[in-house]
Amino acid sequence: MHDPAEYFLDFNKNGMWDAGDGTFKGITCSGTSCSTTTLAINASHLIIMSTAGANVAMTAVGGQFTAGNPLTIPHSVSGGATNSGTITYNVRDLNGNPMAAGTTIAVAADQAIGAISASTNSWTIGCREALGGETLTAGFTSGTNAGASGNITITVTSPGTRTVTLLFIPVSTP
Ligand SMILES: [Ca+2]
Repeated sequence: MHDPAEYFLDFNKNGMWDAGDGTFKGITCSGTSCSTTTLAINASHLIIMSTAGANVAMTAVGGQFTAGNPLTIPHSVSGGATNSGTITYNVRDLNGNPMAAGTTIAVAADQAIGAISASTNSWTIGCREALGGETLTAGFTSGTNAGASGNITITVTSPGTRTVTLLFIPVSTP
């Protein structure tokens, strides 16, 4: 199909668009109803050249976290209350595109303040094309130390150059 004014590749240089002839063309042709003469074809394809460095930003907190710098969350009580919250964060490349497929994300908490739940502490980015990168959520349970302070650390590692981008989120557990 060809729309008027649409760009076309005039591979046979006759100055016009030609409809296909319905015959298979390719080097695997072995019959008489096809041709081993190759034919120029093209297709549109999106290629994202992601940067190795990342933009990592916390976008929301939930559960028993109180927003601020540091974030605060009550410490847990052994044999009593277990306090937990969530951190939502976004990872994108330096141009707002997805990070390359295979980029790994690790989320860890300093032992003094608590722990990141095992099901949310690592992630590998798959093949993506949407602008704005990837938004993920990590679960945190506070430790039993009253008045502890430390960081939740998000580590983003690119798959090619192994470039590491870190985000430190200060947390205190009054
Ligand atoms: Ca032509």
